[in-house]
Amino acid sequence: MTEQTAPKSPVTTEQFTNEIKEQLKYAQGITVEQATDADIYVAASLAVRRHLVDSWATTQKDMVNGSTKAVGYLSAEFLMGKQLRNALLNLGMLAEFDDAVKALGHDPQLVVDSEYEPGLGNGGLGRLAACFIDSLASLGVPAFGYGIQYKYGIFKQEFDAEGKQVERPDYWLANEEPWGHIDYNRSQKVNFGGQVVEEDGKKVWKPAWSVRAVPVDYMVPGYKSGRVNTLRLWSAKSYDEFDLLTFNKSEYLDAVKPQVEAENISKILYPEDSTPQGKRLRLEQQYFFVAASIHDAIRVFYPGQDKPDLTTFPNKITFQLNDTHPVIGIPELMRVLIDEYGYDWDTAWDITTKTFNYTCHTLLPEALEVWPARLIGELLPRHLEIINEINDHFLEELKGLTRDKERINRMRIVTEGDDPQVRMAYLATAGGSHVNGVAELHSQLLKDVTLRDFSDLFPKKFTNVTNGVTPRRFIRLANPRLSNLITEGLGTDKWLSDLDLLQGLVPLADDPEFVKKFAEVKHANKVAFANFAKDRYGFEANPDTMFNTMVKRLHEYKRQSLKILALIARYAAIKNGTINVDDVLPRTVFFGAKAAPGYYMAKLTIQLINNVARVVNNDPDVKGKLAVHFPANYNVRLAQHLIPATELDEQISQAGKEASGTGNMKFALNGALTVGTLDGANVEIREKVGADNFFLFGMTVDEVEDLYEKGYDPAKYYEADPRLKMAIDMISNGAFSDGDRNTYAPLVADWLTKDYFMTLADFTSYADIQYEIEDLYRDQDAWNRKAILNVANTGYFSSDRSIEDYLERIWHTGPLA
Ligand code: B1H
Repeated sequence: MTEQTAPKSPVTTEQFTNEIKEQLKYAQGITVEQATDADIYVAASLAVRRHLVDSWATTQKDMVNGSTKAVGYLSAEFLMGKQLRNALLNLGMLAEFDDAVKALGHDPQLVVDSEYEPGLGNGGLGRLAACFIDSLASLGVPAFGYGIQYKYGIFKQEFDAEGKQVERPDYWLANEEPWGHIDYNRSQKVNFGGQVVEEDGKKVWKPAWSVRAVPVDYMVPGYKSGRVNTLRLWSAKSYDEFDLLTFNKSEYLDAVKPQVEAENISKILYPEDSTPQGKRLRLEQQYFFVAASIHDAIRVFYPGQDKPDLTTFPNKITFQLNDTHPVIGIPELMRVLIDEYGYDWDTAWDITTKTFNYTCHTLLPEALEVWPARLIGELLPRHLEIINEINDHFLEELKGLTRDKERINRMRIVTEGDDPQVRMAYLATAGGSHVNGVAELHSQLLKDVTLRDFSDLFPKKFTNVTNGVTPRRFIRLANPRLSNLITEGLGTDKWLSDLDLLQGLVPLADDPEFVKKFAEVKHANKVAFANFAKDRYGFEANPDTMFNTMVKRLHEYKRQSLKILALIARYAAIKNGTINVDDVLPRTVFFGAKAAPGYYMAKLTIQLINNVARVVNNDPDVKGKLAVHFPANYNVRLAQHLIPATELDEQISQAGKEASGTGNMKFALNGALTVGTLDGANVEIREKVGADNFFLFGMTVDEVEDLYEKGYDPAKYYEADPRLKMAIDMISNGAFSDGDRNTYAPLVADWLTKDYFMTLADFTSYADIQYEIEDLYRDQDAWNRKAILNVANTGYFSSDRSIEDYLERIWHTGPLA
């Protein structure tokens, strides 16, 4: 008998059918006969929402009236993915939904597919925020996600006839969006520009224009906790009483312009992952959502109070800064406390530093945001004053801690010179209680390298919280077959809220019956993905080949080029007979990746992958042995389909560059083996699953450092490995550009002369480990055994565990009583 602890549906199929009909009739004015799949989707979503409302209201009430500190997760990105099935899972209504929709004459899958995926994030950082608010709700911790309801999410990727990436606007709000609840009565005014003047010895900010921040609330249901938290995304609206602040002599149109432009603030998500653009509009976005959120928290926790005692603020809510994007919140809270509520500097600083904590997600220097003081001064003159004052106080404090003047100078929050810059990571480190990295290795490198001076002087501030992913979306919803097998194997479904229970599968890796069932699940997932791919993208994938996947943003440090070079080398070896065709293990390689629209090398790499796919897939010499597919527009939905079907996952970044990675966790939990470097969370995954069950290759962080120091000459590696030389020569000679030798010249030139991320240096060990991978794959039982051990030993990477670590190490709060 298996123990079923999943939530029980609050309705019967019949009741839910009637509820859908009611929504159709009264909310949409549509008859059942007229209803399309999209209409049913809206009706069902509205009906589902009604089942969450009571828990949502009690959660808020208990939060405000109780004494449990809440968490405010401040993030410029929440990459939520589709909502309907997640809500159904949490309510225990998956089966009732399917049956009700069928009773109404529709296909449940098509209804679910009608939901347009909200793409309000770039990649791992945004998806992490979404997993975290899921886990907070599931653990019953009172929390707000605070962010921006961008009108346009991450661009839709298409490929043109030459295989180049084309970006299309993602107008996700073009159709009815049933999940967001817009609340005009709880809007906040956010000011910009103008001057600071002195009145009665007090600093007074006279802003030039203002924007209305209107909250759009999304319910965040917990799994089995009975709690429903809030994701509050701010949308910018203009005030029609346009310029009453400063409209005196100036031209009418000039005075109106800022108000007309106000709504631009929440119009578009910046599509850069890892390399922020220092654009004015981006700073406006950051201040917009952070200022609105801080005022909102004061409104929520001190209802109806004119003169609240804000010294208690850090007991009401703790704000987590998701990277540097919301760090302007630190001077904003200072300003609110001092200018609006009259606290002195020291009291305000005490409250502020107790309220904020900062998560760093990168090691790339170019990803650490730095804003020109001049720009901050133009948009937020009072904040610039406060930042300068924080800097002064901080330098004073440092003088008490060290005599090393150079060190003190290196730690300046505001740099010196004609064009001073504000280093947001430093401001966050100085202005919060804790700083954490997102994997053990990353946190160590933060302490040793990126924030070394800070960790030397404030060692207690630094901690680690390794990332995690939600098992509800990425196992249960994405992979129902595996979920059922896990539940059968463990005799309970409790693992969905206690992922360490997966450990119980370890002995089953030696049970031939279980191994067989696991193999059947994986194969069924491959068949399902092949059908989905045929239907959605029009390509044929053979489920009887190894499914090998590399999906993530396109970035040089992630080294998609290493994968494509090895693939070309393999292709060449088959063609020229270096390897016997009969010895080749048939493989299908899947890529998924968006490149930032302005990132030239990344876009060229996309073009190369598409053209390698075109050539390889049309070459009869390798037919049945090697195929390459690059479905466009990789997103959460595609991840949910592809990850469960994957057998070999690629995590091949240069050591010391990927802060954590979260795809690596999703793949291991779904029974893929990883080929990877010792980077980010790969290190911990390998520790958990065991070195025998992980394909490790490539240089370590120390070896990378040594090689930089010695002087790195990529051409040497090109000459040394004939496979690599062959691959690069084929590209140079136009094998993937119809004979044109210029198309990929910039890539080739970079590899041979710079190759900053040392793709060539790691090529040989990467190409060599493929033999080991293929030998193991030929022994399907041995492979599946290792795959099961990956599932069994990666329960640690649940985002529930991450949140528990945050609660214990940083937030010092817990579930609502
Ligand atoms: C990560 C970003 C990021 N790190 C700037 N940094 C952005 C930086 O819009 N911007 O300007 C957007 C995103 N994203 C990723 O965070 C890391 O590269 C991953 O290794 C990590 O797993 C993920 C979550 O911690």
